[in-house]
Amino acid sequence: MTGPARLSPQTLAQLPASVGLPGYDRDAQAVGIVHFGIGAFHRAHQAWYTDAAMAAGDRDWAILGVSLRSPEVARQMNPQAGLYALAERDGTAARTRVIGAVRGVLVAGKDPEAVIAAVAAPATRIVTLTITEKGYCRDARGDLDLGLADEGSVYRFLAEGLARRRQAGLAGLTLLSCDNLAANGQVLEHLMGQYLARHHPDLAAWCFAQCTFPSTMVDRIVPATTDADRAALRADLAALTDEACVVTEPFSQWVIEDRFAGPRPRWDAVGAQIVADVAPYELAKLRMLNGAHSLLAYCGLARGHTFVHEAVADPELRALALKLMREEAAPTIVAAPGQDLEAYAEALIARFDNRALNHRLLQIAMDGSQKLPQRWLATLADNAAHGKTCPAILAGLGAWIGHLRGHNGTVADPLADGLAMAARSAEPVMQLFGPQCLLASSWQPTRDDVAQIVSAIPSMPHALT
Ligand code: CS2
Repeated sequence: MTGPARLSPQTLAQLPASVGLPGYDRDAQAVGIVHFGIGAFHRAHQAWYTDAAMAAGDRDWAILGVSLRSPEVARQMNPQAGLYALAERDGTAARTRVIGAVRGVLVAGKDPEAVIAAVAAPATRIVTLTITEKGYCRDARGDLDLGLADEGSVYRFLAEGLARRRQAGLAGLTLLSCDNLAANGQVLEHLMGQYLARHHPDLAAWCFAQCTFPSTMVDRIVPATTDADRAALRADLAALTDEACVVTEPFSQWVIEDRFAGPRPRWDAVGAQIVADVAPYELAKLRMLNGAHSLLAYCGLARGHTFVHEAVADPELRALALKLMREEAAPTIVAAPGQDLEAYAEALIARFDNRALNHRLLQIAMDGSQKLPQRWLATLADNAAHGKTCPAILAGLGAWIGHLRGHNGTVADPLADGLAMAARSAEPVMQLFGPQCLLASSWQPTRDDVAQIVSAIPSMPHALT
């Protein structure tokens, strides 16, 4: 039995005129970018910019996606030859466009040789990464955890691909981290250096002379696609099924440090900013947007909300999120010329208010141990250095401890077991943030901080069992 027709090159002609199509000959494009971690975020962000650059005339920047673990995205995208619809939604805008930049998806665990060959291919010039914070395999000090950085990690594929490039006399690559880490380029460079020192010491000098690791700030709110999204989009797509579709907001921002090892798409001609110093953008985004997101997630779940737009419509949480952004995070950021942090906070609240996106608080609550150091703890440390405390973030930490105690169901976090034990101890704050803490941070709580966090731990049935 054949199922409903899928979106594919053969069915594109059936789409109504309201759906935008790739404006270039897809088959004529060589793969110029290998992307690790081809989830919904990449499809709504870097692939969207690259598609726009090719529609504007750039050539040979097709993207080969790599899934490091799950075969799911390959199952969704390969039968569609990499095509998918990107739907932008808010109260007023509803635009849908088919993105053609992705050539296909490899599953690293199934086909490691093809992944290494793609990194080593002469036409490949850039490797981009959205492997999430935990994909970097860092320990609590921010160094590479050599146990975690195994055969299945991104480092192995980069190192073996680069070794072949050197052997073949090819140029190095631009290795572009697009994850929500502060100084993500430097972090990748540092960790790559530690991996090479252990596994390929002879390659390190060539790699650092030939490759660059620019830092980037990436921003677009992209909820995980649900079956309901897929069903709703079929109506726009002439009843074609699109397993790989993504729903996002109209807003998008990409700020990239101008440090490429070789050619790049003209992403700046289609809205990206190429700048000398990414740090002010990156810090504002991590500490304000992502910081407020995590606050809304843990405090919102504690108050019975499900989605971001519900949490931010709760007047107490809205005030708390604004307090975090304006009074706690913004004073720690030296704004770039033209960057207005007050206007940024207002614009972020308006984006969180988007009721056309069902952005689950539980999605944001995942992996807190990997996210909170750059979202909250760095802000706390900077304020503490000036003798200032951060009541909004401390309330968030209290709600996070409640989350770790199981108040919102199973905790999705690579350190879940250790965190749950610490959170259930008599002194959870010291266990989590004290000298033997589980998280990398220069923040040390004072007695007042501890008291505030403890008072914010929601007193619910599962507390302290
Ligand atoms: C969110 C981010 O899931 C999360 O933790 O805070 O994915 C956020 O939506 C993006 O960084 C927005 O650019």
